[in-house]
Amino acid sequence: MENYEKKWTNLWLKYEKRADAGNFCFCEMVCVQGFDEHNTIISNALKEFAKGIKGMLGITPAVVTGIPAKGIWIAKVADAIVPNEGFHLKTEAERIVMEASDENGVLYGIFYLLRQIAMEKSLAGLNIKERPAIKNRMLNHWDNLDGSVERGYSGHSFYFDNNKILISERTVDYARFIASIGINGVVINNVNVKDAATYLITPTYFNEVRQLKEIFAGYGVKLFLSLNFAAPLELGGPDSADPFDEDVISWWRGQIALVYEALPDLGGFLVKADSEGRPGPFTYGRTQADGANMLARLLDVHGGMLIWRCFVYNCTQDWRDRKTDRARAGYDNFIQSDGDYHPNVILQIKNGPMDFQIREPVSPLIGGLKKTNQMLEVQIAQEYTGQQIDVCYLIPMFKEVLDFKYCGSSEKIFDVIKNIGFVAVTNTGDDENWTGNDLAAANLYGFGRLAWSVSLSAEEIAEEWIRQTLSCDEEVIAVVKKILLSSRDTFEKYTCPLGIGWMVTPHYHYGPSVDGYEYSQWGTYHRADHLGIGVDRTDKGTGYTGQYQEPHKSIYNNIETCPEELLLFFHYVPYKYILKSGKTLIQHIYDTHFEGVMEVEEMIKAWNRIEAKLPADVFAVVTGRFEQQLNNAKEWRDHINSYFYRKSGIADEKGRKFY
Ligand code: GCW
Repeated sequence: MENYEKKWTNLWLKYEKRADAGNFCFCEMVCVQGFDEHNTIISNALKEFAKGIKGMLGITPAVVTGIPAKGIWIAKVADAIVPNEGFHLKTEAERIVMEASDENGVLYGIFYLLRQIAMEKSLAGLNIKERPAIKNRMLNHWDNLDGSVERGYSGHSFYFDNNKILISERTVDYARFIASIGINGVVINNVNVKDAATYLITPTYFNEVRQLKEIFAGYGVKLFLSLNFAAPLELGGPDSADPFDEDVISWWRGQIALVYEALPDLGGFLVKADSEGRPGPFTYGRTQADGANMLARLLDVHGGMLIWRCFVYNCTQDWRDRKTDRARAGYDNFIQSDGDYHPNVILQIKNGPMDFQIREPVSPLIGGLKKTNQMLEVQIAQEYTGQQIDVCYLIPMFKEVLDFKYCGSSEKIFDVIKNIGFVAVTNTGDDENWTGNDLAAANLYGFGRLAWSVSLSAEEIAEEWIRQTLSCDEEVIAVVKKILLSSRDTFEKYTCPLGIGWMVTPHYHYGPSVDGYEYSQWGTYHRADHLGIGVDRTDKGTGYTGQYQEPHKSIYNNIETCPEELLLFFHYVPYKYILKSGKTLIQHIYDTHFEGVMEVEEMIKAWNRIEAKLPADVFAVVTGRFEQQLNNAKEWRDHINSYFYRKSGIADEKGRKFY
């Protein structure tokens, strides 16, 4: 393992001294029965327990063979009793009995206990049964082999540098962190697979990928690779990537066999095809299903999964064309092949139809597909939501998506994906604190916890994270919780109004540029003129509302019933339109933009009040980010308000300053 020059923090696994809460007795001994102690996951779990207990309670648990009267007794049971990955915990006097049917369950059970101790909660009287709510709980890294991270806001990659794979103690710590929140799959490289990354499926990188794979496997995490659909052309294979071409198929067959010989148990591949310049089956007049199935059949032989992204749209649109609608693209490109996908294909679908904006409706493709494996993709890298400068706790948004009753019955998006998967484009890099802004780590933590335990509230998750990472002090908990829980609404208030999205600096996606994408090729328009703003996506406009099932089709189609937070996403609305609050649309835009800035000022005041109770390094970093956030919020306020004042000529009722 290489030495890693940079320092890194321990995120929520700090294992600092904790008030005992009567937990000593349970931690003095640990006995494992029915599992092989030398199994890597089991031995990692025991190591973790020892490390955590030493740090938090100052004792070293003895590993014993007999069932301890005081301590933890880990016992293997059948999966009919405790499902795989799950655990049962029961306190019996001074002993905790942990039952699990597989090693992952033990690991998660240990992390559960460590979390309780870190939160200063008592282990007395435990009687709990946990199992993951969602089957595949994954992270996608958009890391490039040269060490850059696409849409990365926390330094460079800790996997790659200068076309080499990095393996160090930092990698091991990363595997511990993500296992502690229940993540069981990672894709290590960017979905835009170019240059050296195409060679990850060749012997050039097999040794290092194998080492990474094994580190992760030791923490119950499967490793996946993003694949270049045009690999045959780039790696000296046939001069085509046509999924119906026999030479292409046999090239892939050979290559995939080579990969699995070197990397047995590789989870599989993730593919972004026919999108934003990436090659794909459309080039050869084939469907997305044709492309996915060709690879999936070959992978199936080795037990691999093929994850295929649905982010396929025309990125060379003409802004003058008001009929073509980027929001329609996912559904239009995939719905007709519903049921045609090979069983080991999973379609990975972004939460909204556009691209990770602060407010979007839920994609009609999820749950619109009836006979296809679907996995929900969200982005905790804050590309459009403040880039880990501005605080924006996204768990409330993710919960809204999971809870969305897409077809009117009680069936939710969660029900569609629970047996398949939930994936986040992750927000980590090689910054000392991993996520740029320390508060952004709440999104990483929260994503994992939510995927594990979907019934946890955004507030409960925030509190867990604060207690483990910052402090168990009640004032700190209250202040930081309030900051996190209000942050998404605040961000939305000072940025783009009522679901319209975009209005960001092109390419960088931070800071305001109202018309930055208005006359471009990307299909991301707000259509503001002197009378109103918004995109008509109704049956009289682009027809996008027709992709929804009832009741949403009708609800969204009608301006009177459309949820106001999405009004401009679905409708072109005059500035003088009266909202439910009694305010005109334009006054709402002005008011929310002033409020957004004021709320950031409030957050900063509250944060400053708890300085003495916070770790000094965290206080300093977050304070610096808050200063930038306040500037950003003011920029947005003044751009948006001045822009719409100039467009509409309508004065602010409160006579505030515009430019
Ligand atoms: O939001 C867009 C990003 C691209 C990204 C793409 C995708 C990896 O701006 O940087 O490419 O989404 O999701 O594929």
